[in-house]
Amino acid sequence: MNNIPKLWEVYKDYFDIGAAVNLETIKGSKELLATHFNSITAENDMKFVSVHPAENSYTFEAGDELLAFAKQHSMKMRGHTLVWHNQTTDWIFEGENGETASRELLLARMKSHIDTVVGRYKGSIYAWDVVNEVIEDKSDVWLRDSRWLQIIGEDFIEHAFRYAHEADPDALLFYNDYNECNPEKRDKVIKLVKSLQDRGVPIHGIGLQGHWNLSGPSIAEIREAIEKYAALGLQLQVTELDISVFDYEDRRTDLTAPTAEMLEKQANRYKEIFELFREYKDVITAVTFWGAGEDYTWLDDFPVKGRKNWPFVFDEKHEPKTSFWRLVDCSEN
Ligand code: HXH
Repeated sequence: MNNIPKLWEVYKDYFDIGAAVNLETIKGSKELLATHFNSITAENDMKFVSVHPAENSYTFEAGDELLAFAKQHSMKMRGHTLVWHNQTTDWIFEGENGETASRELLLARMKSHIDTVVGRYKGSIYAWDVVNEVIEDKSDVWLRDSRWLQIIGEDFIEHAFRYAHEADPDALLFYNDYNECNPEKRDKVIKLVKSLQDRGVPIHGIGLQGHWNLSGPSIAEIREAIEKYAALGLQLQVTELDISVFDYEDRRTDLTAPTAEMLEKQANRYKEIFELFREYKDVITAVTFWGAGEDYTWLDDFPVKGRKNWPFVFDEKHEPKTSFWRLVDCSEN
C-alpha cells in the first residue's frame, strides 16, 4: 500500500488534512500520519490539565515532542485548547484556604496561562481553539454552567480571545464546539460570535468539531450550518472529525468488527460529507480527524467504556477502507 494516493495531496487545492495525535500515535502511526496528513492537533497534551498542573509549574515536554514531530514531517500544527470546562485543574479556580478565586485573580491566571502557552508556541502553532464548548446544549439555556462563567461572568470568553491575540498577534483564533449543526445550538454559536465581533474581539474562525455518526447530522443540516457560520465572514475548520458506526443512543456491545452494512454506509457518508466540504473550499481551511488509524480512537471509550468503534478511513492495521477510496475519488460528477 505504498503507492496509494496521499490524502493531503489529493486535497491540497481544497484544505489541509489533519489528525489528532498523542505520544503513542506519533510512534505507532508514524508512517500513516507522515504519509496522509499535513496538519496535527494534540489530542490532550496541550490542554490545561496537561500543561499547567500547578500554579508555578508548566509541563511542555509532551506538547514539544508533538510539535517536533510536526516540524520533522513539514506538517502544520493547531493548538487545542486554552479555556474549557473539562480537563482543567481545580487550583485555578481556588483562592487562599480553599475559598473560590476572585474574578480578578481568575482573569489574571487565565491571562498568565494563555501568555505562557500561546507564547511558547508563537510562530509554530498557527491556530488555536481559544474557547471550547461554552454553549449549552439544552435549548432554553444560553451558556454552559462552568466555574469560568460563575466566577468571571460571560466576558471570560472575550478576555480569552483578547489575551490570546496579545500573546501571538499572528495566530488564528477559533471558537470550537460540538453538536454544531444542531439548529438551536448553531444559532447560539452565531449569537455568541456576532457579539464578539460587535465588540471588536479578535476571532478568526469557527471550529466545527464534527463528532458525527452514520445517521446524522444530515448533509442538509451540515450545509445550512456551514452557510450560516460562513456568513459571519470567518473561516471554518472541521476540527475533530469522526463518523461513529453507532448512533449516540445505541449502546450495543456485541460487535468485534464493523458490519459490511456499516462500512458501506460510512463510505457513503464520507463521500457526501467531503463533496460538501469541497464545495465550500473557500471558507473551509482545514479538516482534522480526531485520530488517524482505528487501532486508537477516543470513541473506544465514549459513550460506552471499552466498546471498540471504527470511525476513520484507515483501519486498525492502517490500511485504507472503502471510505478512503470514496474520499480520493474527487471526480465531481
Ligand atoms: C471533544 N469533546 C473535545 O473537544 C476533545 O478535546 C476531546 O479529546 C474529545 C472530544 C466532545 C464531547 C463533548 C461533550 C461530551 C463528550 C464529548 O459529553 C457529553 C455528555 C453527554 C451527552 C453528550 C455529550
